[in-house]
Amino acid sequence: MVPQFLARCGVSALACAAFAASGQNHAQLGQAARQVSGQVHEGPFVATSATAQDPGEVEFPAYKGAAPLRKVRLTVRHHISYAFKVENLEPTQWWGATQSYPSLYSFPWFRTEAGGVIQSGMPSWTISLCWLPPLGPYDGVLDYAGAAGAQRTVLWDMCAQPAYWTTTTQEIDQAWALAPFTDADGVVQLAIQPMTWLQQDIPYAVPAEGSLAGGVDWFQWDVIVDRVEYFDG
Ligand SMILES: [Ca+2]
Repeated sequence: MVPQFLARCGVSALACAAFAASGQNHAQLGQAARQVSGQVHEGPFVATSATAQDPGEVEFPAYKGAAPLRKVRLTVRHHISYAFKVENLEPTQWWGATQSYPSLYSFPWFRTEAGGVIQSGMPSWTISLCWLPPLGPYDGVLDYAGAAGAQRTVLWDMCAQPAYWTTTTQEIDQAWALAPFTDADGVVQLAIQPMTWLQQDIPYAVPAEGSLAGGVDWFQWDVIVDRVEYFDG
C-alpha cells in the first residue's frame, strides 16, 4: 500500500496524511469483512486529480469466480477542489437583492473501459456562491476583477464539504453494470470523469442568460476506492 500511496497521491500533504491514516483503519476493518464476504479487495485504489479534461483512472482486481457475479459493493471516499471566475455584465449590482446566487455544479461519471457509464456512488455537489460579495455594476473591462468581477481557487471547501473526505457506498446489481467487474484480464479500470459548470439559476448555465460572464476553470475530484466487495449466489 505504501509504495502505491507514494507514487500516486499527489494532491497535498494534508490529503496524503489523511489518506495514509485512514488506510490503516481500513486494513483493520478488512479483516472482519473478509470473514463474511466471498471476495473482498482492500484499497486504497486511488484516482487523484480527476477533472473533465483529464479523467482520473482507478484500477482494482476483477471478480474471479465460478458462480455468476450478483452484486458489487464499493466503498468510496472523495473530496473536491475548484476554481472559477465571474464578472457582472449588467449596469446594476448583480445578485443579493433581486437575483438568485450563481452556483457551481459538478457530478462524476464512472466510465468503463468499454466506454459505457455506470452509476456513481459519489454525490454531486451544488455550491452556492452566496458567500461571495455581490458583484458591482460592470466596469467595462472583462477581466474578472475589479468591483464587478471575482476569481477564486478553493482547495478545500469547508462549507460545502466540512470533512475532508466524504465516504459513500454504492451497490451495483444490474447485469449490464456488473459486466465491467468481470473483465477477463483480471483488472477493472474505471475513469472518473466529472461534468462541471457554473449556473446562474437552475437549470440555466451561465453565460446563457447573458448577464454574468465566467465559468468553472477547474473542478477536481480526488477519489479513493477503499474496498471492493463481490457477491455471488
Ligand atoms: Ca472587470
